[in-house]
Parts: sequence; C-alpha cells; structure tokens
Amino acid sequence: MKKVITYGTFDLFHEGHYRLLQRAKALGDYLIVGVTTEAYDRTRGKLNVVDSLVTRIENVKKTGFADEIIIEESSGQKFSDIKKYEVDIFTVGSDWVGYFDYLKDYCEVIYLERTKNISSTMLREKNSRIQRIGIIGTGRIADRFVPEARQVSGVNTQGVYNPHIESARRFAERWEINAYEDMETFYQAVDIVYIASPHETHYEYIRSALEHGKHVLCEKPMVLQKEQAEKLFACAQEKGLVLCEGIKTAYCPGFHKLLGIACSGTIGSIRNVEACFTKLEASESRELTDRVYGGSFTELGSYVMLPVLKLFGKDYKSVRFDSIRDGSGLDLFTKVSLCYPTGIATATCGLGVKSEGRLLIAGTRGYLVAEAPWWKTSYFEVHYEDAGAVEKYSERFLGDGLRYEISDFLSMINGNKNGGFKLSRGESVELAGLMERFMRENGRERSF
Ligand code: C2G
Repeated sequence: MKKVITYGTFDLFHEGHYRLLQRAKALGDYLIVGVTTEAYDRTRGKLNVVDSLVTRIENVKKTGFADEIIIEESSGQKFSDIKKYEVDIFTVGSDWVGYFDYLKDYCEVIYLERTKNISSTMLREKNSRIQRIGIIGTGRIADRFVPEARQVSGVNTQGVYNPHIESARRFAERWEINAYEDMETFYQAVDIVYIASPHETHYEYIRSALEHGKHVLCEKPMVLQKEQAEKLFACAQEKGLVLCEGIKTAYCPGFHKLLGIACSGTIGSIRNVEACFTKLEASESRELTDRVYGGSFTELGSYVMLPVLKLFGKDYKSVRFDSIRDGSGLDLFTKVSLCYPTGIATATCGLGVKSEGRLLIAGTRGYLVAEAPWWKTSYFEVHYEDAGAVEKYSERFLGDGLRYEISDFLSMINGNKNGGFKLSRGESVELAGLMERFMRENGRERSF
C-alpha cells in the first residue's frame, strides 16, 4: 500500500485546496492530511487565518479524499510523521518547490502544480471571502510581494499586468500566476489591485483601478502631489473602496509597539525625532538615473517621514530640505528639518551616502532608540538619565514584512476599520504634499 502525506492550513477551503487533495490522493492508496494548528500557523508566520481548526478539519474531511487526518503542530513534525506513518510520498503545492527537498532522503517528494485560478463562477459565491489580487508592475518589490501574500490567508495572487507583456510573462511564469496584456481582462479577473509600478505611474493606475471598482494597495510614495492624493481618497470613499499606501514599516508590529511606548509618557514629552535610512545603490540603478522621479527623497523619504508624522503630526511651523546632489542635480542624500510648536525633527535619507540608519526619539524623561534596520522594527531600547536603567523590547518581523500591510488591507476590505489608523489617509496626503514640495524646490515640478 502506497502512503501519501500532505499538509496545509486549508483556511477558507477553496478549489486550490480541493484539487491539491484530489491529486495527492491519486498518487497512492492511502492519504494522510496534516492540518496546521493555530499556534503553529502563528509561529510559521501565516497571518489572518479565519476558520477554526475544527472547521478546517471538517472541510478536509468533506472532500472524501483523506483516509486519515492528523494535526500539525511544529516544523519538525513532517520528518517524524514520515517515519511514524511509513510514508512513501510527501506532496505539497508547487509554491513550495525546493523547500521540502530535505525530506527526499526519507521518501519521494512531489510538488503538485498550484491552482492559478481559484475563482470559477461556481466557487466565487462560496468563496466570496477570498480576494483575488492583481499586481501592476513587475519590479523587485513585486517579487517580494507574491511570497508574502501567500502567507496571508484569504487572498490569492491571481495575475500580473505590465504594458511590457514579456516582463509580465516572465513574472507570471516565475510565480505561477496569469499574465495580462489587456487592462480590462485584468480588472475582470481580480478584486483588489497591488500597484508596484514606477512612482510616476501610480496616480493613473490607482484612478483606473478605483474606477473599475477595485480596492487598491499602492507602493510608497503613493503619489507625488497632495491634490492627487486627496482626489484619489475622495474617489475611493465615494465608491466605498479601500485605498492604502504600502509603507511596510507602518504596519509591522514592532513599529507599533515602539510608537505605543514612545507615546505612553514613559520618556516624557517628545521633543526630538531623528530618523535616518540610507541604502547605497549602484550608479546605473533606476533610483540614481531617473532625473525626475529618482533620488533619495522620493525613494526613501516615506520611511523617514513616517515616525515624524506619527509622533508630531502634520502641523509643522517650517520644513527645510537640504540635499547633496550628483552632477545631474539628483539628490544622493537629503536631510529634512522640521520645526513643530513643541519639538524638532530631522528625517535623513541617502542612496549615494552611507550613514547610520537609526531612529531616535528624545523626550523630557528619556529616549527611545531603534538601530538599523528600524524600518523593519524588531528591536529597540528605552534609556533614561540613569544609564543603567535600560529597557529592551523585541518583536517579530517576519519575512520581508509585506504580509502585515496585506493582512491589514484585507481586514479593512472586510470591514474592520482598525487597519486604517496604522497609516491614516491624512498621513498619506501629507506625505504626498512633502514629495510635491521637495520636487518643486528641486525644479522638478514641470514633470508632474
Ligand atoms: N494550494 C494550491 N493552489 C492554491 C492554493 C494552495 O495548490 N491556489 C496548495 C498549497 O500549495 C498547499 C495546500 O494547497 O499544498 C494547502 O495550502 P494552504 O492551506 O495555504 O497551506 P500552506 O500554508 O501551503 O501549508 O505545513 C504546512 C504546509 O507546509 C503547507
């Protein structure tokens, strides 16, 4: 008797799960299905699991493919289950290709092609809670987005659009999703849109996605003009759609803990915020060759302005930009100095100058410091006058961290308003205003 084993969360049970179990069963005579516990999903970083373990087991049972159902509680369990149940074949979807090759010494490992479209008309109604994501743009960040989205239950990355169809096809092949050349077909196939195209194209893509009734998550900087941001948020509101700017730091749990502690009064009244983020880029990179939309502030300004806006708000008395530029006038390093009625702030970013990336929040009783990469906040300290009284805080930051914004975006779509406070509409509008001001002062306003 050939024994096959597979594992999964099987949340919001859908066609992808069904087809996987069906093919797993067909590989042998006896199928064992491991269903993950909530605790295990938490440790492995899967967010937003909706159904209880009991419901998920019931759904697997209903398919009739499983001869035995077990629960999966830890990462080492696959190895011991294979021995314990004398398994011949381990199988899982192809989104895990290579990942479980270490089991090849103990049994055959088969990766079954993942199901691209889990939204046949029949299943749409049943699975109305599963949001189909369409990606616009195929750059580096889009490549990070797909595996992160797979860690969030309730979404399925359906396809990608890029006017350069060859780029779209290569991306789609890499991630086993659909490539779309035609925008209308793309919009018909998805419920939500993630925009990861060049900065200057964001406005038009957001506008068109909202007009097609799609919720939008757009990479930072969302837009480069205040009025554009206001228009887009008004349009989203009118249509009852969610529009979110994707600044990953804003949604990650460590940064929230940090803000909570900074605002709690433990360091007294906040008087100074200093945020710095530098990332050296190759001189031929898009960021350093695009004379209009490139440069350090458009690239990294959203990150460094985020803690400033979160802690001091947008009613600054003055703002000043000082930059170090290359021969073409592009900023390699920019320092933004802001004066507020009760404090001062500096936000520094660089692509061609390396500095210490640090977030420092100084108050009347003490200070909080998070070292680089504070924008992926996982550790920070609180210091007081008494140098020995240091408090240390840590929080998990999983993978590339995009899963947190995807999870919050999804819960906003599902009616939970909580996500919105992590990056408010007002903050995104203000960020667009700062981008606009910076570009105008740099003589780039003609290009909008
Ligand atoms: N699957 C698929 N097509 C989809 C979605 C999922 O074939 N569109 C497959 C996955 O590859 C997996 C199974 O369905 O083999 C269950 O998917 P999930 O519930 O998302 O579980 P997963 O997080 O992939 O866990 O120990 C757990 C395992 O590692 C798999």
